[in-house]
This record gives sequence, structure tokens and C-alpha cells, in this order.
Amino acid sequence: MRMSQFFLPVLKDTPAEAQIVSHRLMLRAGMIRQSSAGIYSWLPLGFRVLKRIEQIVREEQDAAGAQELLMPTIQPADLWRESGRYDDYGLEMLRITDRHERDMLFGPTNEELITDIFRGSVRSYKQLPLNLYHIQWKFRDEVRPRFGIMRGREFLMKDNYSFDLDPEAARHSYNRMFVAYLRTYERLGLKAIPMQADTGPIGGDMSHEFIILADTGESEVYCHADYLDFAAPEAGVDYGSDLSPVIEHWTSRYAATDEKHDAAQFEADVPEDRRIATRGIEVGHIFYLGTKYSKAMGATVMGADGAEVPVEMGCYGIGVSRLVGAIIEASHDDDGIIWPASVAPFQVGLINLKVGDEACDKAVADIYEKLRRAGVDVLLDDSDGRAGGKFATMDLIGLPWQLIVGPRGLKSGVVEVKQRATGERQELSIEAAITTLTDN
Ligand code: 5CA
Repeated sequence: MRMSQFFLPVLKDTPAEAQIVSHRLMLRAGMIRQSSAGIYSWLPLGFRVLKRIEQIVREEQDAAGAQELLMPTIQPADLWRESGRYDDYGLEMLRITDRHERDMLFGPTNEELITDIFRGSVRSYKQLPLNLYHIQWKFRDEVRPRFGIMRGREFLMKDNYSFDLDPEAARHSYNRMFVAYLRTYERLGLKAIPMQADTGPIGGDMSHEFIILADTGESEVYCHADYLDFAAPEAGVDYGSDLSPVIEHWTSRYAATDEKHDAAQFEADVPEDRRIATRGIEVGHIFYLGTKYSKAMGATVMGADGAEVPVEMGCYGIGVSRLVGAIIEASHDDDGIIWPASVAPFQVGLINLKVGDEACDKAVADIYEKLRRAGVDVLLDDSDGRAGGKFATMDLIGLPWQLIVGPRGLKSGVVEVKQRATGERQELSIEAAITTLTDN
């Protein structure tokens, strides 16, 4: 992509309304624009990151045996009357009336809709286990939307729903998602800690929130420092095997959000120098629901003995749009964003220091083509601005690598390769630079 053609409305000044660094950087880097309180448009740079996160989430869900479908954003109120949540959900639910005076709503979550799909098609235990997910926009009319896309009113969530015959099988489904979540966050370059959590309006009797430690987080959290050194399960996990040893390891130390925090136990379980009491960002939340929805909505299956039983359910959410902000909170410096390679909007920022100089233009065009042919996503700064401004923009938007081509270097046959995360610079021949960037 050429910068001259790319819609990248960067801001020079720090927007006054943004209170936390990720919100400031997303606005400055031209990733999002607010349309109304808590509702945002995703501009090309931000949308690329959102899509890359979504794809990693999808790959790990598929690997764990979940199947993707797509449910609508608008749902009929009658389904929510069946579960009793139409009244319970209160002002957070955006209620809509259609032209026939039918009550509708913009979905804040999908337990009712998926349970309706399930009960319409599944009759026998032989069709279980089943785990269905979608990645869809949700609307919650939050009292205090804030921090940009971190607590939005409209936000993108991955939500799955598992269906099993009995509590033991449901526990296995829960464990599969637990492991898939650890892998997902690891691939996103994040250290997420599973913590005991409250179930709120979703319900159920067991749940874990996945939390990124950050001073700017909205939750107060308490945990053992050992978690920071725990390694996520490797790719190629056998999801059919007994996963409980992984879950036991990842729940072996104290970790709780403030609703579940027990100060006496924290002090008894964790040596003083290993206690972390800080704030965190909730990037995912999994729930064992039991039969809360299946009983209320009549979602039953025939067991092996011929008896009808309500299906055991779980639900599992990941805040896909919130993750964009969470990754920035975890990875930035004074100059801007530092994208982990796995989610970067482009891998390389190619800077032509002297547009119009024949040697520079030719070398840059050649490098751009070679990188593109090797499958590397490149953003080429072909503007004729000043070098300082070009460097500042590249640092702000945080691509993992910068390749800088200038007339002086070219005379001695070299270009400069800079790694954004470390600031490390190397002078290399054009060929060596291309090899470095295609190998990474
Ligand atoms: N039905 C369940 C999971 S399938 C559910 O809705 N869980 S939730 O309420 O905990 O939301 C799941 C995830 O969505 C949260 O962990 C959080 O990362 C994200 N999320 C929730 N509310 C917002 C919001 N207002 N803005 C951005 N992300 C949000």
C-alpha cells in the first residue's frame, strides 16, 4: 500500500478527550473516529488490526473444535421474555420497535438466540457435543462508555455456546475453551491471567475472566506473580484429551477480581513479595451456565436411556474490539504504538527519504515489489514530506519494521533497517535487508 493513496488521517495534537494512552494513540494514528458516545468507525489502519485479531481468535476456536456461524444483531424480544431477561437486562438493552409494533432489540449477547437454534434442530445426545460461535457486533447501552473502544456501546465480540449431555462433558467443553483462550492471547502477544470472577447478568455457577494487567484497566485484580512466567499451551494441543492438568496448573495460584477477592486468603496463599494487587483489562470471560437457559427455554435432548434432559450449556466471550486497545496498553512507548507482528496492520514501513531522487525512487520501487512478491505487507511512505515527520508517523503507527532508503546510504550500497520494538538499527545491503524482512 502506498501512503499517498492510503486513508490515514493522523492527528498532530493529542486529543483532549482521550484519558488513556490506547485511546489517544488510536485517535492520533487515525485508527478510529467516534460517531457518537461509545460508537466508533474503524478507519483502514484500525480495521486491518481488528481483522487480524479476529482471524487469530477464529483460528484458535476452529482448532478447539468450535464451529463458526453468524447470528443477526437484531433479535426478537419474545425470546428474551422466555428466559426472563427481557425485563432483567434493564437500561443496558437497546429496545427497538419495528413497523408492525413488534418488540425487537439490538443483541447485547446471544444465549437466547442460540438456544432457540439449538432446540429447533437438536434432538439426541448423539448430536452432542456441540460448540457454536460467531464474531458479531453487540450493543450495550453502558452507563459510562469510556476509554474509546475499551468500553464502547457498540463493540465486536466473539461469543460461543457449548451444548453437552451432562456436567462432566460440559466441564470438558469449558476446559477446551480455557485452553483455546490461553493460546489466543499468547498469539496476540499478551499475558492474560485467568481469574475467578462474578457471573453478572449472564448467570451460571463458575466463571473465569481473562485479565491483562494494566494500570489503566477498569477492574481491580489480585494475583500471584508466578502467573507472569507461566507458559501457554503449545500449538497442536489435543483437544480430545484430558485437559484438566492444564487447567489445574493455570488455576493453581491465587487470582481473583475484586468481586471474588478474599483478602485473608490472598495473604495466606501468596508470599508478600509475590503479591500483585493492581488493575486489569478484561479481555475475555467464560461461563459454565448449567441448565439456566435450556430449562427456561425447553432445550432438551434425548439421552442414551431415552429420557429427555435439559442440555448443559457454557458460554465464552472474547472482546475482539477491546483487544485492539488492550494490546496498545500493553505495547507502546512515548513515540507511539508497537504492534506485535501477529496483529500489525503492515509488517514493514518502507520510507523513501528523497522522493524525486532517481536512485531512491528506483531502489524503493524495486524493494517494494520484491517484498510484496514475497508476501510481506508493506506500507510505502512515498510522500515528499520531511524526514523527521516521516519517522514520527512510522513510529506512531508502530509497524514492526522500518526500512529507510536515502541517497547517502544508496551511494555506498546500503539501506537502514530499524526494529520498532527495540529501536535497533542496522545498515544492510538491499538484498540483506529484504532477506531480513522476509524471514521475519
Ligand atoms: N455471553 C457472554 C459470553 S459469550 C458475555 O457476554 N460475556 S461478557 O459480558 O463478559 O462479555 C464478553 C467480553 O466482551 C468481555 O470479557 C469483554 O472483553 C468484552 N466486552 C464486554 N462489554 C464490553 C464493552 N462495553 N466494550 C468493549 N468490550 C466489551
